[in-house]
Amino acid sequence: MLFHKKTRVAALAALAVSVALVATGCAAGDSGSGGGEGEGDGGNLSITFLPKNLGNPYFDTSNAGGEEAIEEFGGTFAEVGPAEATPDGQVSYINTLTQQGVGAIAVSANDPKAICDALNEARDAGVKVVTFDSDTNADCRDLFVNQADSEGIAKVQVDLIAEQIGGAGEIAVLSASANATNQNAWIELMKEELAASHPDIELVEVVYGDDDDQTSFDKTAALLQTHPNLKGIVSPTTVGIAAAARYLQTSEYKGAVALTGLGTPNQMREYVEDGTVTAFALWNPADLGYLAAFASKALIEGDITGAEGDTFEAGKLGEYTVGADGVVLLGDPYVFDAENIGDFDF
Ligand code: RAM
Repeated sequence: MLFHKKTRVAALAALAVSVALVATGCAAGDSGSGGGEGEGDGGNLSITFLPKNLGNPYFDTSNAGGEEAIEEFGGTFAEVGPAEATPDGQVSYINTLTQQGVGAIAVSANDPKAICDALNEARDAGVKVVTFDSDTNADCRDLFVNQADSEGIAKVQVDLIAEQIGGAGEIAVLSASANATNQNAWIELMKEELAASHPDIELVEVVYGDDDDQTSFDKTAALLQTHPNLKGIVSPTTVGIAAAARYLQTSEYKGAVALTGLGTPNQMREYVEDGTVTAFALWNPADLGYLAAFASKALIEGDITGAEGDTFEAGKLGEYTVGADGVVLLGDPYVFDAENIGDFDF
């Protein structure tokens, strides 16, 4: 295990919340109406979640966390989003939400720049903008709710693959979409960590599955054909790692080519149990959505502006402080393996 015990215990406690959450059967996907509804004393608590794409269990879980929070404080939850995780696929949704006059948009960006003009028009019209999971440039949003420190997310994946391939050999990365802010930041940091700590590991290629299951599956097959000496794949996306695992499971590479990255326990369980995958990492997506919802509320009600040092209450998660560049940090990543995966349900 790669984390200090204290960190793991804290992460476990946080994740236990999501087990309870899923057990209650919370589901995202409502397409509620926009402004007007949900106005409390402090403002228009109509908050819409806009994930990278719909149909991704990771975002289903984060949206469920957002919905739980919004129910707790008496606002109106809605979720809208594109079918495909393309750079400008979110623009038309942002424009519609601006017209509807929602209180806040909580968005995971497919591209750091492509949605900026639309978001700034929303902000000019009085809509608060919180990015979560995948940021835009800092001048297009009020706050970014970051799941975990990017260096930590990069390092945990490098540590896992290094351990799984014995510290030497060729690896490849199967990413999400080519412009994704979060994956691109993590990949750059993974390259730095490889260079600094693992000179015998060579990153031979980065490919993009676009957070689409079939594309990710096909890209996995192509990687293995192109690089006959490949010893491992790192997929820093829940869609990619699940598709790659499905490919490996029935291929000649099962057990011979390591696979790690970021996955949800429910999607990865069968691959961990049958030995296709040894260990992977993630944070708690439900808590991420929950925190993004409370951050939205604090902005709408004027408790915070997104300035460094601002503090706000986030329900069951407690108090959070805004850091430099308007970033709020959820916590630490967590490693899942055959020993613990049975404890999680999301
Ligand atoms: C996918 C998305 C998301 C990312 C996770 C790890 O679901 O790309 O943005 O944070 O993977």
